[in-house]
Amino acid sequence: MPAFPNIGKIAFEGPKSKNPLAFKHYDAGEIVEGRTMAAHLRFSVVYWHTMCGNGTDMFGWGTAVRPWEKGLSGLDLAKARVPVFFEFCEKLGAPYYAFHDRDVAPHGKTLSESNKHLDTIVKLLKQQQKRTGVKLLWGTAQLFAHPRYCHGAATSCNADVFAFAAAQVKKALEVTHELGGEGYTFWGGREGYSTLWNTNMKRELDNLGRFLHMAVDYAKAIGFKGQFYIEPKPKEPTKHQYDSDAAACLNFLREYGLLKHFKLNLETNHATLAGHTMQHDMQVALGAKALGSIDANTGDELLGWDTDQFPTSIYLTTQCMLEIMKMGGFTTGGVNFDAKVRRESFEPEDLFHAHIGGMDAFARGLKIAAAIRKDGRLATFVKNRYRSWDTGLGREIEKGKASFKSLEAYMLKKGETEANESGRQEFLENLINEFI
Ligand code: XUL
Ligand code: CO
Repeated sequence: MPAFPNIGKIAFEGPKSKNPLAFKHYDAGEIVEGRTMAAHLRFSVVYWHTMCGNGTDMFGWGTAVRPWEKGLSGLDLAKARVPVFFEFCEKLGAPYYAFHDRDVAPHGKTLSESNKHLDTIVKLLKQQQKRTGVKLLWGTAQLFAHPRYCHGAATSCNADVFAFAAAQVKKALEVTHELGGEGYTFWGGREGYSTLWNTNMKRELDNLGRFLHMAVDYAKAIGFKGQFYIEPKPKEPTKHQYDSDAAACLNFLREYGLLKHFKLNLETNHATLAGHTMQHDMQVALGAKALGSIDANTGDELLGWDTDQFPTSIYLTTQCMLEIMKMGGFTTGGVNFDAKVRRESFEPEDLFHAHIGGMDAFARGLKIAAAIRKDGRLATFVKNRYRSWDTGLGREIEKGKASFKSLEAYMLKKGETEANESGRQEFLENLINEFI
């Protein structure tokens, strides 16, 4: 019996369609800059919010109506969710998904019982992947919900907790590999602190470095060639998360000799919580050739926490797609909807509205970004703004042929700089609005 009996395969009907259960802009096969929209966007649905999110918040119980759960719990519930999830991805036409070990399968009483539960579910995931062709974008281990992780996992003050986390990541890597996962993500969870009065920051960071090296070594040992990602986030649940933003992550990876093994999985709402824009963090990652994948959601301007809302702003999706196209498109990464429906949107159908809206918003962003690139005025403006570096003095400096002494001699002779030109911010904002 289908879980969504009244909803069929979501079709592309074009911008004039008034059908809420159709794509207006996402046409998987449409070619943009030489590749299909599907290949540009590589959409992915997350298991945790889509299957396990029930609308609970600090002030109230879950609200979500999920008929397929009908009084089930534990492993039975986990089993029942698998076909529902794949029916959803299939109807949506999402080519990828992502999961944590503990959202597909329940915690057991011991590590080995948890591993057994996971094995049971992985078998079902594998069958469904085969049946539907939906692939695994990345897997991860949930190292933050269980009380044992209250002081962190790899950065815990308790060495046993480090060991448990290592065993959990080992298993998660094995199942990600078995399911053909194209990547594996580390999001810090509780790797951070609530107070520095009880924290040895240096020791915790050294241990995190050790932990990630063990993961890299183990991946090699089992032949897992997927891309490792770190997902920056500045706060929540801790006051300070060590992977606070793209720059902090890159510095950490460099310091611990991990940069060649990792890229970043950037999430919009995390970048904004860090006081940046998503575009800022994407450019930081791009500069280090470490932009890997994105978790595509958004926050709420008036709320200071991680609301994980579905992306609807065309400005945001345009900026994301401009940066992704600048790097020549995704290789292993994708647009992963780490987003949840609002507590008030409690019907199964709302899952479709949310994802259709996010996919259409990104499809528009893609088309707009391609149009901006084809037009060329933006790129020409930026190139021209730096033209003093292309010849003469600028070129000498960039070639490493200048020193403070030679620059002083140059300026003493010249007396004053060439006049500056306007940055034309408003002109450029208007230019972008021509396309949006
Ligand atoms: C938490 C978050 C995670 C990661 C995976 O804010 O974004 O769900 O994406 O652990
Ligand atoms: Co995320």
